[in-house]
Amino acid sequence: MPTIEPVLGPEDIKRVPIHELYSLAARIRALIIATVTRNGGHLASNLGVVELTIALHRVFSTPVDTLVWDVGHQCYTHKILTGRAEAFSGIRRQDGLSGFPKRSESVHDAFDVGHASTSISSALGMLAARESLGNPGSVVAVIGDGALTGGLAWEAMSHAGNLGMPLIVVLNDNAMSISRNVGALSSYLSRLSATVRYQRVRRLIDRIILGVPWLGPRVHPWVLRMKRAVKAMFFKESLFADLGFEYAGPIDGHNIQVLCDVLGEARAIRKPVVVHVVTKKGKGFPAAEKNPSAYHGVAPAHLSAPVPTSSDPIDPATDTGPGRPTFTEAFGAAMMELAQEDPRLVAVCAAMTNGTGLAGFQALYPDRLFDVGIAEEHAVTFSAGLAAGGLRPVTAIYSTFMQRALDQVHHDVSLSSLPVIFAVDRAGAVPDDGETHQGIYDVQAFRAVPGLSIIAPASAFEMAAALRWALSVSTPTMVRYPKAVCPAERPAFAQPFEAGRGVFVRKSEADASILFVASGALVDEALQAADLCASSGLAADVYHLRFLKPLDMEHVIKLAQGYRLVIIAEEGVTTGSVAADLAAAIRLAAAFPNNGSQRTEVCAVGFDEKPLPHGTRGQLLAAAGLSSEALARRALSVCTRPGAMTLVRAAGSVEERDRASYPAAKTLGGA
Ligand SMILES: Cc1ncc(C[n+]2csc(CCOP(=O)(O)OP(=O)(O)O)c2C)c(N)n1
Repeated sequence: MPTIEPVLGPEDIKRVPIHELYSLAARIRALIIATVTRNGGHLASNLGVVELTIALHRVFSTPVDTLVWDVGHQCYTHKILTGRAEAFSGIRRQDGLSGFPKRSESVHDAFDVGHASTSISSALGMLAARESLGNPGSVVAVIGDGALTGGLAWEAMSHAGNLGMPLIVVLNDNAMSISRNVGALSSYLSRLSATVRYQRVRRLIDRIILGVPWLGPRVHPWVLRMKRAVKAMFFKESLFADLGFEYAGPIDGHNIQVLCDVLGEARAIRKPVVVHVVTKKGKGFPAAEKNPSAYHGVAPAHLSAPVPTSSDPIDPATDTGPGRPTFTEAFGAAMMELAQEDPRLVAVCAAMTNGTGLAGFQALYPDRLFDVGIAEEHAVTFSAGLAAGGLRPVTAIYSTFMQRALDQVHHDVSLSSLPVIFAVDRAGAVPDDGETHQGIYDVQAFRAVPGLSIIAPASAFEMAAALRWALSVSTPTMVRYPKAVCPAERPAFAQPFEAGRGVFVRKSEADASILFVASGALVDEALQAADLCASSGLAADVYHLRFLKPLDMEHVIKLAQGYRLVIIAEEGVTTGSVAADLAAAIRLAAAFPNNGSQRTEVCAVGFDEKPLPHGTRGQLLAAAGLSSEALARRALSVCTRPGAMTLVRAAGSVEERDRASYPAAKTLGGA
């Protein structure tokens, strides 16, 4: 493994001669590439900010000064330079370093993050607290041009300009979000960054003038003013200035000397300032420089393989899984089919065209896909507008990022009963990215939204059927599905959708004593659990809810009667879950059994509220008691205690199951 000695902590970097910082940058790059190759992670974004991070730690002194990273996926060099070089080998592994900044991990990590566009708000809050308490130090927010497309960033810019406190906003402009950045702001920034060459010439002129003894320093301020006037005629850089910020840049983000000079100046002026830094995403790794999108997030041990990402365009024909698409791919394929049938159908996404499986749709129907940038709230309200205008928008957003748009779903879509369809990807246990990216909170957040239907399809066929059902109604619908390969099709999935009703996917001829109730991909876990129970001589049935809302409770309560044990599994937190409500209702009904029928024991299984750490999907499901083995074990512990352990061994390890359920070629593409 490459080492970065003698730099062990942030203070060491101030002692290294400036010309040696370039060899340090090279060693850090080698370390990042070697580690991400093994562990997976965000590669291209991190390679782009090595020099910038070195310069930041050379000029500022954390934790007295505060560095706030936006999204936080680009914090690897920061971790390496702040005493975590050795621990870096365990990044994104169970019990290892987080792939994002984490306050509990280091005093140098100022703010927990993983979602975009928060840095300027949180940094401004920290600065206001610092000023109020009389604490020393500067506060720096580092935000990418992608994250700057988020409205939250602009709410904070407006507030910061108004407060006039000396907030330093470093804009890391690589012209890329995960894919190429979109929007008028992005075009504005590229017009500004076109002046990088001009800046180089300017610095050369400065050096020449300042080099003239006595006269140089006296003439220089006049030349500066003249240059500004000339520049203002050609380049409109008034956006930041009009908001009350000083603007420095654009500057070459790989020139450590220039970065240090400008950051030093920014610290000195004691006003809000934007330092516009132009970097190359993927810098130093040719394949990533050429195709930064493909190397935004990579899977373990796949850098030498063809460049697959979960963001790659869908091609079911080349599916390398067990012959079945992922839910994301099934969604993309269904969208292309439905678009042919219904000319009103359009797709909306928030900077995640590839990740949400819409690249194929975009290629076929470029005019029917709206990528709004990292702006989930806008994506939802914009979709409400599209629906109000007569189109049928399908808005694809990861579960974790939908959290931002709760009010928009409620106020802008639901209250007007607009037929927006939400495709909520990564709903449930999300492998690799850790707690900021888990999709386990959407059900309880959105089930309270009036008139919103929620469906959890269990297969690729059901995905298309769910979308078709949603298009057939005139009210909003949410279709939620995990980052997983679609389980095998079952005859029951072909039954037509009926609002509020599910289907028996497995029903024994003889009376079974156990009923598993599940939805989405967990139906398959329940089916395997039922197999395990059967091999132990206990018959178990499986009921797939399909609809988490509306839900015909009475119907399920009736079904549950007659079973000795009902286990309800849901891929979300148990607090406020459908499973918990259903269990309570069944329990209540079972407390007063009709006709002297046997009592039914019932339990709801789901995730705990506490944040879910890094882990594979299999590990996370198993830890929550949602894997087939855990479900079977639970059933058997109630019904036949002695059989439990043998069954678990028969089912194979969690790791084996993981490999089968989401092949490595599909695990790429962190968000
Ligand atoms: C609210 C939210 N939406 C979407 C994402 C997924 N995401 C992670 S990084 C990223 C692109 C960020 O681009 P930029 O800020 O320019 O950083 P870069 O990777 O280019 O350095 C996106 C869309 C997210 N983290 N948070």
